[in-house]
Amino acid sequence: MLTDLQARKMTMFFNAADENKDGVIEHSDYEKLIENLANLRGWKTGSPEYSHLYDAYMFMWQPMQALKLTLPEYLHILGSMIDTPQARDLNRSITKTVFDLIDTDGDDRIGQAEYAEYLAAHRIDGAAAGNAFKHLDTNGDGIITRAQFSQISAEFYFGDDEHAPGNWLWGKY
Ligand SMILES: [Ca+2]
Ligand SMILES: [Ca+2]
Repeated sequence: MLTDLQARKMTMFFNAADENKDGVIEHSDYEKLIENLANLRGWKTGSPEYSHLYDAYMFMWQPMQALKLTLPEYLHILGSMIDTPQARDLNRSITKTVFDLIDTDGDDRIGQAEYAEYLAAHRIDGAAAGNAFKHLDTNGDGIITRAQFSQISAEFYFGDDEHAPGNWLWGKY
């Protein structure tokens, strides 16, 4: 069972993944997210970067595969699996994938511009991304390390603390 806060956060994630905002998460949403990010980065279809991006999103799509997943169904599924060892394992591997996806320049840190670009692909605007980054970057050094990102992700997807910085992962809170 999700708490109210967890349900709110999972709804934010759902809306970020539902690219065409029709209330249903489908394979086509993930394909559009790939296209958005590739366009922002100037990556051509068929390039190695594009293929890598495609594989990363399809890896994240796998656990969502129940076709035409609506928000109530999604929250119901999450409520039954949140904080199980399986969910934690899945979160760890997806978090690694997402970190690599956001860290475009490969310096093993996420900068504000990289974060904003990733959110832009999910149709979250730059102002929201900038504001969220300030919350996520708790020590204010302008970067998010891999360890910090793991903590942010765990706070967002599992936590129930309304003051946790990780609540800002998807741009607003
Ligand atoms: Ca959709
Ligand atoms: Ca980077």
